[in-house]
Order: sequence, then C-alpha cells, then structure tokens
Amino acid sequence: MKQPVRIAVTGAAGNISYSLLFKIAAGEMLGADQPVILQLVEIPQAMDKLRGVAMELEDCSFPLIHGITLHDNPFDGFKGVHYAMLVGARPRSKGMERADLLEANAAIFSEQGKALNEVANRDVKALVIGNPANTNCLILSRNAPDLNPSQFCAMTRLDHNRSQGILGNKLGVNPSDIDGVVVWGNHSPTMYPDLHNATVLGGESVIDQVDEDWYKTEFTPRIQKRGAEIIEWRGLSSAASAAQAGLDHMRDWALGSEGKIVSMGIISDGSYGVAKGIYYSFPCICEFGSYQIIKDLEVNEYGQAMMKKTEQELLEEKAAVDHLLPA
Ligand code: NAX
Repeated sequence: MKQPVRIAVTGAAGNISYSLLFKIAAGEMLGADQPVILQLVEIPQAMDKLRGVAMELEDCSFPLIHGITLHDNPFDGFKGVHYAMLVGARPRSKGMERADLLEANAAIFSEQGKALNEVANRDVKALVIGNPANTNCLILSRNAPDLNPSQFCAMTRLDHNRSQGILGNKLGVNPSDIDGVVVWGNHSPTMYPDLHNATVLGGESVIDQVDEDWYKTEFTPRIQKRGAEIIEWRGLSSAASAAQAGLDHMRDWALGSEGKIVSMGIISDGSYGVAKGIYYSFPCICEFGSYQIIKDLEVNEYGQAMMKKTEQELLEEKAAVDHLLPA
C-alpha cells in the first residue's frame, strides 16, 4: 500500500464538496490504491455543518481514508498538504459590484496563499474552483512566493467537459472519443470554446461536421452561460459536474492526461501572445505530474479576437486587485 497523501478541501461543507469529497474518498481522483488524509477547511460559522459531512464520510467506511481532520483556518488546514482544492469563496450577494466581489475574494485567497506558502508540502498542487477562479488563483499564487506559479491552477475543466458533452450529443458520438477541444481564457462568459482543432477518434475534424452558425451563435454562448442555464433549470448551481471537473483536473495533472488535450487555467508564459502573468486557460497535456502548453495549434482571426476579449477581461480583473497584490 502506498503512503497516504494529504488533500485539503476548502468550502468543504458546501454543495460542490458534498459531491467531491465522496469521489476523492472512493479513489476516483488519485486511484484505488492511493490512501488519503482529508483536511477539511471551512469558515467558523460552518463548522457544525462540516462535522455532519465528516460523519457521513466516516459512515461510508471508505478503505482509502486514513484520516479526516476539520479546520476553521487555512494555516492549520493546509499543513503538509500535497493537494489543495480551493472550493470555498465569497459568493456575490445582492447589490455587490464585481469590484467588491473581487476584493472580498482577494482577502480570502491572500490568506490562503500565505498559508500554502508557509505550511503546505513543497510540491503541493493547488486548484482554485471558487469564483472568480482565475483571478483568485493569481492572488493565491502571488501570496505564495516560495512556491512556483506553475503549482497553481484555476479550474476551466468544467467548461471543457461541458463542450465535449454537448458536442458529443450533437454529433451522436461518445464525448470521450472527442479530442482537441480547447477552452481559452477566463472562467466567465468571455471564455472561448474553440473547436477548430477538435477531432473525433483522432480522425475527422469536428468543425467540418458542424454548421458555423450553430457553432458561433448557439454552441459558444451556451457553453459561456451554461452555469446560468443549470441554475435556471435546477434552481441550484452546478455541483456534481463541478466536482467531477475538479477531480478530472487533479487526476490528469497528477497522473497524466494520456496524450489528450485538456484545458487548464495556468500562469501565462506569453504563449499565443497572451499577456504574461495572468492565469489564462490554455490547451495542455499532462505527464509525469506536470503540464505543458500545446504551443502549435492554429488560431484563426475569429479565434484571435475571442482570445483577446477574454484576456482583456482578465487584465481588467487584475487591475482591479493590483493594489492588493504583494509587490
Ligand atoms: P456553496 O456556497 O454551497 O459552498 C461554499 C462553501 O465555502 C460554504 O460552505 C462556505 O462556508 C465556504 N467558504 C466560504 N469562504 C470560505 C473560506 N474563506 N474558507 C473556507 N471555506 C469557505 O458553493 P458551491 O456551490 O460549493 O460553489 C463553490 C464555489 O465554486 C463558488 O465560488 C462557485 O462560484 C464556484 N464554481 C466554480 C466553477 C468553476 O468551473 N470554476 C463551477 C461551479 C461553481 O460555480
């Protein structure tokens, strides 16, 4: 049996975590032979609810769980962690402006960045799910100067999975037979779901099989606003699909994406002309515990304009929190 790894999950009493924790515990993230110690982090007001979740985890008798600890602050909760899934965030309340939302979350992710910097395992992999995910990730990483910016990711995998799922349905193929979908940019309605390099079973080009008008006026806005569509029908925001995406992201990052392209919100190194230093979703392949940007995809004029728009939004978000970032 392998040594247990430590996984921190924030927002552990919330909706997404109610799905995520049980999947991690069942071995769906790191494999059926990888024991885990779950370090669950919440705000003090949610600790009772968290205790209830921990009891349910205990009641499942998962063989892979080698410990569960509960924490009301990240400096305790992140001690020695190999993986951190940062789900908890401040939601937008009535009358709150976008700048207020960014600031409220900046406070949370600054503290969590400092905590990871101080107490996490030096090889920690941290995934930000809580919104606004890309800019929260920037704040997190900038507050953790002893860790490499490549150890942080913002989740755009749900947008990637949504693209594959909806496309598979449209084409009448299994979503897992589709490769090469890329979601570029911000996890927000400016994201650019790009099908130009996608193929079915490594062969037929996807873009040749769909109507351009459908792609631009139906598919793209649907992916961009899928979160709102789910809320409209379900009355609640995406939870199980978000948990699945978080799990997929971490599994591929840790164990490899088996040659498949995945979308990950990562620190921009200037590839494709994207401004350096923001967390932007790029096409990646994961191998040996790290990711690499696929650098040679063709982007047409339409795509370039879409990529610029989402980049611009991220630069504006960065400008709104710049005064809160450490030098
Ligand atoms: P919930 O409101 O059900 O749960 C959030 C939990 O986080 C709450 O229990 C709250 O007490 C806790 N929390 C708040 N601040 C915290 C802090 N400083 N430390 C620890 N815990 C804290 O939301 P849920 O539906 O689980 O969604 C969580 C986050 O995921 C939201 O920000 C949401 O917008 C975001 N999403 C991101 C997605 C993505 O693709 N990146 C998709 C799904 C989801 O919308």
